[in-house]
Amino acid sequence: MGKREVRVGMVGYKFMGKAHSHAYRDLPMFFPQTARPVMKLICGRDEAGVKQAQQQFGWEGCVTDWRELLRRDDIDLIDINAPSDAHKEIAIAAARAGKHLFCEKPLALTLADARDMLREAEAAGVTHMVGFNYRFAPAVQLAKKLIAEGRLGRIYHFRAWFLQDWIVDPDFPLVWRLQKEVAGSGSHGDLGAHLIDLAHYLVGGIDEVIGMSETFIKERPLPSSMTGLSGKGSKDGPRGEVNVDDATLFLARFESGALGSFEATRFAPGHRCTNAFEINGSLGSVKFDFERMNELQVYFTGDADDVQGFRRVLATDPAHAYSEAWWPPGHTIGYEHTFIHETVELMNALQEGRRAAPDFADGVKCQQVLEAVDLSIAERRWIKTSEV
Ligand code: 4PW
Repeated sequence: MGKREVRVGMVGYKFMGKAHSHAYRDLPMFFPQTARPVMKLICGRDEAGVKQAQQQFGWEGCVTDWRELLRRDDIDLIDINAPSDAHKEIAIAAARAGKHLFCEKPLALTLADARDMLREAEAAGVTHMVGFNYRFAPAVQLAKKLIAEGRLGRIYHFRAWFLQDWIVDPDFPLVWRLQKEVAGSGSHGDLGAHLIDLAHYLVGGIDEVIGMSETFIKERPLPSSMTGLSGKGSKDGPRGEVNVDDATLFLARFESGALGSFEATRFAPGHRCTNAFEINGSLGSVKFDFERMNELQVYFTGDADDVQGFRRVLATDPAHAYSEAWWPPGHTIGYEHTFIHETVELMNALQEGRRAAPDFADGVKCQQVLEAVDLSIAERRWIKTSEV
């Protein structure tokens, strides 16, 4: 057994920084048996911004240089949720300093960088985890259980789509998520990465892929500050080139022989966060849509003739993962709970001295598919994931 407390130093304080901070705060109240995260230090480059976040989120202190976190012997875990270009350097230095690692997705800008991070984390013998939070919706866990127990039979199809619309306005600014040097890619690594991880988790390894992508709006106003999903550009100010994909679609053949289709786009008006999949097997199907994240639509071929059809299962009963810790059945949970559940997994892994799931190896596997799709787009052909 490891320690009952895990002292955290966190790099990043915006969207994901808030989601992670909230998870650290709420966890002890609802999961008292789990090791308790202690919110030691939060780090950000802007002194006033990080100070404000420290007070608002409830951290003990704040710093502007992440190296400070590695020097402290009262910090066990480094949580990296700064923009993607910062992941590799911080993760490798933290591993070498003997700190456990929790890193947001996509793990790195490239597959080579992700592999370096995995190798260093393994060599240091620290626990590592990557933030694929959607795995932790109880309805997704139910889909996983039905598949693992063979209740959907042989899996034929996985089709998934992650649709957003926050950059449809051509005057939306060129925020960091639209800059290849900082984000690695656009919708592909930001949204497609989640779909790929769900595919790996639910169906298994991907053998080969072929993709297509487009950047619909090629120039955007330069942002006035480091903003994320929100931001304001000026129509008349200077503009810069968008060098990431606005949408990426691909087909896949799984190692099991199942067929997959994937669509990631930020150009689907009306879709704010439609992260959805459907899986068809020989004995039934399941359907999930994150905007109705408490529900799993389930169909079994074996149902009596007169009640054939999809049923809506509300995954809030004690039979469903994590649900007993929350509210009475039918009292639903939300986005933030996926982060609390992933933190429970990380705390349990640290306490039990075992690997966390998903870990950096899963991050690498995901990055391998992202890169195989990019190569297939560049070369206009099917690519085996083993080629990259
Ligand atoms: O979960 C998604 C992220 O991975 C969020 O909806 C936004 O899109 C923020 O980054 C990606």
